[in-house]
Amino acid sequence: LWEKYGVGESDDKEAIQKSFIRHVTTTLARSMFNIDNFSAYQATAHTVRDRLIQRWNDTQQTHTEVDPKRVYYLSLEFLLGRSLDNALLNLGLKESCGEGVKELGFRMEDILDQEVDAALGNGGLGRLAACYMDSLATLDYPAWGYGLRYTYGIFQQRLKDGYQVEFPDYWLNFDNPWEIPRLDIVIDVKFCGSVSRYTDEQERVRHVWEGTEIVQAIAYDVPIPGYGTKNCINIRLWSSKPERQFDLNRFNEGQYEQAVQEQMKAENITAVLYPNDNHMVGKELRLKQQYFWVAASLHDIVRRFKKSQRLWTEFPNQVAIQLNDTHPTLAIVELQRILVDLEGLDWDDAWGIVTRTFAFTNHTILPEAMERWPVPMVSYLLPRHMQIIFDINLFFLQKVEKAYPKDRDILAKLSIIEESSPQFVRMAHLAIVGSHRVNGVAELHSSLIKTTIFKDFVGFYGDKKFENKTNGITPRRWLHQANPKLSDLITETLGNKDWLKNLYLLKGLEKCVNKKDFRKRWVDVKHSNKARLAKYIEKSTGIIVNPNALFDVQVKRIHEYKRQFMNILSVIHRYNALKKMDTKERKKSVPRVVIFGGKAAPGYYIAKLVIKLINSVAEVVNKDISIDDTLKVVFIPDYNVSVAEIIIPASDISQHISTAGTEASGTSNMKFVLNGGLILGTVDGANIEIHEEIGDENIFMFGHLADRIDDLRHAHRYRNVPMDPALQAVVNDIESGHFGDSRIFAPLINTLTHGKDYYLISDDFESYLNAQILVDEAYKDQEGWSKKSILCAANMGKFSSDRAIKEYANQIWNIEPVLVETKQ
Ligand code: 26W
Repeated sequence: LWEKYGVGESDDKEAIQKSFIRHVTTTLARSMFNIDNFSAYQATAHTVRDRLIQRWNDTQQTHTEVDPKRVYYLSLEFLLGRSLDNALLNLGLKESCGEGVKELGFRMEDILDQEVDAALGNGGLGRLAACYMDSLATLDYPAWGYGLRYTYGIFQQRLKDGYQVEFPDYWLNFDNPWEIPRLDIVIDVKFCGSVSRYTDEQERVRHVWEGTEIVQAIAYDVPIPGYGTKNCINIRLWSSKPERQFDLNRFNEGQYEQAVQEQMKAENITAVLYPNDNHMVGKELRLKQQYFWVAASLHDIVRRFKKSQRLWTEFPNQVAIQLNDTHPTLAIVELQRILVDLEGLDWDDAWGIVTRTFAFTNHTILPEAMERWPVPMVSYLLPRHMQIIFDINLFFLQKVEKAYPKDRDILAKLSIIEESSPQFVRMAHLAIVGSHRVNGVAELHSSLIKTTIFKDFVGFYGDKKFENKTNGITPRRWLHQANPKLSDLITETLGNKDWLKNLYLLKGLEKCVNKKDFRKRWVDVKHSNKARLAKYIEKSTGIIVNPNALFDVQVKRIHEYKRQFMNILSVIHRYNALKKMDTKERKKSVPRVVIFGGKAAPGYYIAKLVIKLINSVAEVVNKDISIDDTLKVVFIPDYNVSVAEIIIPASDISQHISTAGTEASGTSNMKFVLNGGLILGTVDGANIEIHEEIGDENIFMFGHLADRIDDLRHAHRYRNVPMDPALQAVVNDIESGHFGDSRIFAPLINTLTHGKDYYLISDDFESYLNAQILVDEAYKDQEGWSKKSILCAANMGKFSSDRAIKEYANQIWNIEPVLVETKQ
């Protein structure tokens, strides 16, 4: 059919140009003689979209025919960033499309720059979901993502007087070519109401949830193309709509505002992404988001399963559901409800199916990030679910009691319900009890969850249920796309592009480390990336930096545990040292540009003060001509995926300096090293495994180890430990007003004093400064540094998200790749 009617789109330059012109004239209703870069972007995007959709159709059709076991990745966040360049590269259209638009008078670079980021995530967890979707598609797995289509993504950050100010991210302002609205896929989601009981013909007690409010979920599909394969998977994002347009009675009575109120209430549910990273805020609307998303997704999954008319016992052989942190934990309860209340299965049979279906990933052990919901709130919004949670807990605790007949404390420790007033539902406990597998995201983190937060569960279940899946990143976006020059050099050196699908092949670069010519080309690429970043810095901040200086980068969400505060304190230390030097001495020192970026949660006062301090220090340092340009400090505003793509390839060294045991994994550490950047880091998260892969000589590690943290905190609380003297000098400097009104910073300084310093900045400060000295020394030896840089990238094979996804697929999901055929 496709051939007969000529619907199939081909990929050569002429076909692309034809599509482009057709979209300009019909889709955009414009003339080819009168289009700007934005219209050119839209036309290019639609041209690519047509081809994406072809693959998407082929993929879904193949999957329907083969009907394999599928994995569903439930994530409240997908931090995709831009899609055009990624789609061009993954589909192999970059060249034909680039030449095509060039002949029509456009520069691909300008076109790509028109796209707004899809920023439906906060940070690590959301970006991980995006990398995992890329790998699932590339490795030909039958996978779907499920999430929410927020009208507003993560806020945009601007700076005013050095303070963060937030602006709404209305990313759907123009049409979004990367989604397919499925206005026909509408699912009713219920809230509130009450539960009644009756006894059925077989004398079984049954429950009906009735009198509910209904909100509708509308599906929007986002195609995710694999690299070098026809497989194109789907992320289904739900958008909320009221069941009825508005209240006709009120409308007729002339109460127009009240008439649309219900509509507005329903649309609120998917209006905005909560901007808290690693911090639980118990807002009712957030709980509504979680249930709305989970209910719509499960309804969809169950509907798809039912099409094949298999027995319910087959469900876990056809469906694997991965819970990205505890945010989708209600899915466990919802599936149990569907099976028991709607499908009439016995409780135990249903529960067996549920637990064989779900697996749960934990991403943090910070106590303030643990999700707990008040029982009264859950009872009000989801009365039947609350009953089911109590029943799950009852049956679970009965087993616990059998296993520990003499231990009463264990029940309170393991209980899904926290017996406080009011009671709380502990979502992590529910997720563990309802899953067959629980994993952490790096070796240290996975062992810490077994010995700390989930220790008692390991005692009960044994440790087979708990495992590690070290995070990974996609080399397609984070090297091939973000660093095209390095990608070309690697491809030329290794002789082909196979490394993009098998990152272990980078090992082949090792033998080039002693070739002077190769090293020069490697260094030239880094230099040109630094020049590109310098331009961006000037454009976004007005600050001029020297691309020959050492670029020292810390970009990530601003959080006390990540210790950006320690970094800026060490910058003050460096500044004071530089000021004390005479000109000759200073000439010998390594010039540095210290680059920060990252958003603070809008309600996180201390994190916002850290941003202010960085900017206040930058203000003083950058205009001080007495230090001869040996130090510059930059805060790049509005850090996001697209900005990361410019920053990461340009770093000489990046900092991952969390207090040991607090950063579950980190993933940007992997991105920097893959791009030939060195790491200055603590013995935490994936830093440890990166160290293992690249060796002692190629990484700068410092600080106390995780097993010392409890003791050190104890000492701060109960013994009067004096502050590290170098740190004290820096604190005095801030308090003297050197960086503006010191009263502003008092609450920040206070976190270090009065028996606190919870993140142990004082304890690590000396070894941090020593590590900084080693960095400077190493950078003076440019040849040595270039060798380290090459060896770093060469040994990053393990950190491809392809490796991580294969481990999940083989060890948790039990799914196989399905080769997609072109359907015509
Ligand atoms: C309920 C509030 C809330 C919101 C988001 C709590 C926790 C989160 C996320 C789980 C925080 C997060 O993104 N964690 C990061 O996950 C990354 C991917 O595994 C890890 O690399 C980071 O170390 C971890 O901080």
